Amino acid sequence: LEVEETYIMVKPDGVQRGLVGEIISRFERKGFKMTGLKLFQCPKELAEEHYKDLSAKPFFPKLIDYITSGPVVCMAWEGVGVVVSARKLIGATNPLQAEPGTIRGDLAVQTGRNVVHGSDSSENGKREIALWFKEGELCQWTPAQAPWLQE
Ligand code: DAT
Ligand code: MG
Repeated sequence: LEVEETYIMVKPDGVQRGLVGEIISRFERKGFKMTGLKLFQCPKELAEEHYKDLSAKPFFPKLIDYITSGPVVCMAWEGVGVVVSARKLIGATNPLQAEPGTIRGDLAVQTGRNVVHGSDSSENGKREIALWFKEGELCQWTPAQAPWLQE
């Protein structure tokens, strides 16, 4: 397994519902490293680019309205196997099918309000971080706990 990067985003419903700290904690407690974090009001063009693979779906206009309806919290996270692991922490797209213990399983009830995004591949992790963050907004650092997480 390799060190990878993933783009995690608290969607507008997560921000409005006061779940930002709770959601960040899930990744922080797991032991991944945060390399980027900002509160951001997303322009329509960026939302459309982020979700471009879904542009033919009937729900696409509603998805774009939702993502641009209020501030989001943009995050970059790094770690060995972080892409797949973060998707597991997040849970299934439909929160009613997401397992208890996952973010969506614990905190949401509807696909259209599923509180959080996570990249679905290492390539998309890189693509999405480059899309949502400018150069200079990411930090390379070594957490003090690093030697206690990996032998
Ligand atoms: P995920 O966010 O789990 O990666 P996805 O990439 O397939 O899921 O879809 C992106 C978002 O689009 C998803 O979080 C919520 C919305 N969405 C997906 N399928 C939907 C559907 N059938 N109806 C309404 N919204 C949907
Ligand atoms: Mg997806």
